[in-house]
Amino acid sequence: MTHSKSHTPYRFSFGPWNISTGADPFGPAVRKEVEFGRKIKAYKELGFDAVQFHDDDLVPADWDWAATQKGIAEIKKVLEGEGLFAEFVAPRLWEDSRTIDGAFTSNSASDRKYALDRAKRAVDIAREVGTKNYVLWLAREGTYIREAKDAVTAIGRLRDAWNVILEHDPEIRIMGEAKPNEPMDQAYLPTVGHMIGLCYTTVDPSRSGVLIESAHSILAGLDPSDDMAYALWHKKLWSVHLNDQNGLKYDQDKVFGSADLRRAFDQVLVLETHGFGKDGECVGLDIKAMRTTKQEDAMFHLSHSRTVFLRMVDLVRSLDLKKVEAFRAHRQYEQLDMYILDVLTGQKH
Ligand code: XLS
Ligand code: MG
Repeated sequence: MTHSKSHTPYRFSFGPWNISTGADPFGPAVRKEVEFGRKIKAYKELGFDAVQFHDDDLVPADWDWAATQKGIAEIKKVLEGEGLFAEFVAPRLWEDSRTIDGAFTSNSASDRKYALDRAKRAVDIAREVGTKNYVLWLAREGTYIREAKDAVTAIGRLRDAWNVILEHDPEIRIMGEAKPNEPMDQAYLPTVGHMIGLCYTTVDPSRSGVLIESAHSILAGLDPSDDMAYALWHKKLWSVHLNDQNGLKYDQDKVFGSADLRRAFDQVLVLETHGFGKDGECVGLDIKAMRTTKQEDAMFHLSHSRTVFLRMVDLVRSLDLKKVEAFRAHRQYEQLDMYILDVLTGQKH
C-alpha cells in the first residue's frame, strides 16, 4: 500500500445550495437567503476551488437559449474573476411540476419528454459554462408504492435517457449519483453497484461513471469507503459528495466526520491511497448547516468539513505502512485496530 505523498493538491468544491436558509419539511427559513454573488465570493475565502451547479443555479430553466447564453457568460466572468471553475452541471429534475412522478421514469409521456429536453439543455449549459462533467441525481426516479411503475420499464427508460445525454454531446461525461430513497420511498438505481452496472450498458461506458455521496452509501447500509473502492477499481469514481450521516433517517448532509470519524478516515485512506484527484477530480461536499445555525455562522459547516478532510489526509500520510502490512500479513487485526485508534486519537506511534 503506497501513499502518493507527492499527491497533487486536492481541489475542493460545493454547490451554492450548501449555503442555505435552514428551511426543512417542518419549518420555514430561519436565515436570510445569501445572494449568489456573496456565495461565490465565499468560495476562495473558505479555501474552495470549484462550483457545482444545477442548471437553474446558472439561469432559470425557462429562459430561451440567447438569454441563457448571456446569463451564463455573465456568471463565467464572475467565476473567472474569483479564480474559480465549474466542476459540473446537474439538471434539477425534481422541483418542476412536470417531474412530480419522476423525470425519465414518469408514467406521463409528455413529462418524460420535458425531462429529456431539460436534460439535453443542461448538457448545452455545461458546455457553455466550460465543464464536461454532468451529474445525474435520480431524485424522483422511483416510487412511493412499488406498483406505481413497472420497474423493468423504468430501468430501460433510465438507460435510454442516459444514452440520449451521451449522444447529445460527444464529450459530456455523466456521473450518476446513487441514493436509495428520499424523496421517494424507494429509488431506482439505489446504490453505487446498481449505477455502475448501468454504466456498462450505455452507448459509451468510458463516459459513464459515478459521483459517490457518503450519506447515500450509509443510507443504503453500506460503507462509503468500500463503495469508493469499488468505483475506483472500475476507474469510474469521478467526484464525491463528502458528508456524514447519523443512522438511517432523512439525508442529514452532516459535516464530514461529525458522526463517525473512523468512517471519514477510511474514505480518505482509500481516496489518498489510490490517487483520487490526480486526474482533476474534485473533493466535493454536499453539506447543510444545522437549522439552529445563526446567519453569521452559516458557512462554518463547509470550512469545518474541508478542515476535517485535510486532517484525515495528514493522519493517513502519517501511517507506518510497513507496520500496517505486517499486521495484515500476520492476521493481527486486533493490533491493527488499536493502531488505527492510536492514530485517530493522536497517540505517538
Ligand atoms: C443529492 C444531490 C443533490 C445535488 C446534485 O444529494 O447531490 O444535492 O443537487 O444534484
Ligand atoms: Mg449529493
